Amino acid sequence: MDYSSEPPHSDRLLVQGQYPFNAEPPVASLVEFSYTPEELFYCRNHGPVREFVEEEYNITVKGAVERELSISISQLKGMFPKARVVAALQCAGNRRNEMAAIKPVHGVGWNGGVIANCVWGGVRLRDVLEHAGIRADAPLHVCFASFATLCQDDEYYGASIPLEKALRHEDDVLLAFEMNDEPLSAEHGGPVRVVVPGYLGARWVKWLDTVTVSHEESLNFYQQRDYRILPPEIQSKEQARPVWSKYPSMKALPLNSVIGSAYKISPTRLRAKGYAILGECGNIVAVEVSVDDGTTWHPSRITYQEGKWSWTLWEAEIPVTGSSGEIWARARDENSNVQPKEGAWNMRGVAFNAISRLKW
Ligand SMILES: Nc1nc2c(c(=O)[nH]1)N[C@H]1C(S)=C(S)[C@@H](COP(=O)(O)O)O[C@H]1N2
Ligand SMILES: [Mo]
Repeated sequence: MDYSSEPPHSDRLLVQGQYPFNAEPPVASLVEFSYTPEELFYCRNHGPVREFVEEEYNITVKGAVERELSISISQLKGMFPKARVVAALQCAGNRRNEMAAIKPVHGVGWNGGVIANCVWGGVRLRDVLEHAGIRADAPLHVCFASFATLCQDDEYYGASIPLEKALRHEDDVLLAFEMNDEPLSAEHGGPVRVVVPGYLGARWVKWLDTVTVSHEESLNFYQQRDYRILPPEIQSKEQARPVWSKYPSMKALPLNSVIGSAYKISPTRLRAKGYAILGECGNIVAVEVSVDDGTTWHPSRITYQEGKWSWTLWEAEIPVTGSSGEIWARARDENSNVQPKEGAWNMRGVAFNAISRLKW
């Protein structure tokens, strides 16, 4: 047997669907980088990717504002201070295949690779909204829309976040035009996308063209009906239709961790690497691993963490006997929450966060 000091590596995305284009990297490769390089960045689309000419692109800001704005990209860059934020973007369907193994779900089959960690560059949404002036009749939401691109379930792609989140300086909500210090590519929403640190990817609207300050959440399909955790007794779209509105639209995703690779580095030692990601609040303080089905847990070494919104990378070396088996990992946050042993099933297969397992 070979004992390698390197994990298996591939920079090819696994294509889960061609039209629309949906693809994810192997997690073993993903966790080799703190900042996800473009070629390992997952693509999640509800419609075709479209390229725009930056010089002809405008964003409209309207709704419950004192002044409606129409801003070009060069005005956006010139009028507001530049902001840079490190934040992980994660699709609500991350690890869906594991949930589907419990019972089939509706949605694109994803492994654990629909996550990316990047430096996002742009301007603060809060600065733009302050420039437009929020009206005194106390609106509660900011809706984002991309009317310029088509999508599967509605006439445009849209989402919303609470106005409070958008206005809180420390929440770092951006209108981003850079990813890892490069201009944002068309695949990832260029010229401009929303960055909502701590929220599921569905709210990070790509090819953003309209911002509406509103008294209600976005009326778009993906805000009103999709991206909700339904109770387990709802098993079909027919059963879901009359009850969608009873369940809240998703914001944060749960505390999670995924093992990317586990490989022998000597006859008696196993090395494992992976990522962890915070839930609603509280950063990751530990990731523990087990090679005896959860009887004994070993601490891992945290190798990367940056600011409030990044993912956490970790690495562990554990003594092992025998030549095959399974390794488990669980993350713990500063409020002592840990991942559950079993993940709860829901029809859309979202927010799966059971203890992660990998055969080695
Ligand atoms: N306009 C638009 N924005 C969108 C989407 C989309 O289909 N259209 N998909 C959303 C979802 S579900 C996710 S997870 C992220 C994926 O971003 P990425 O393709 O850059 O990885 O974008 C979000 N923003
Ligand atoms: Mo997503």
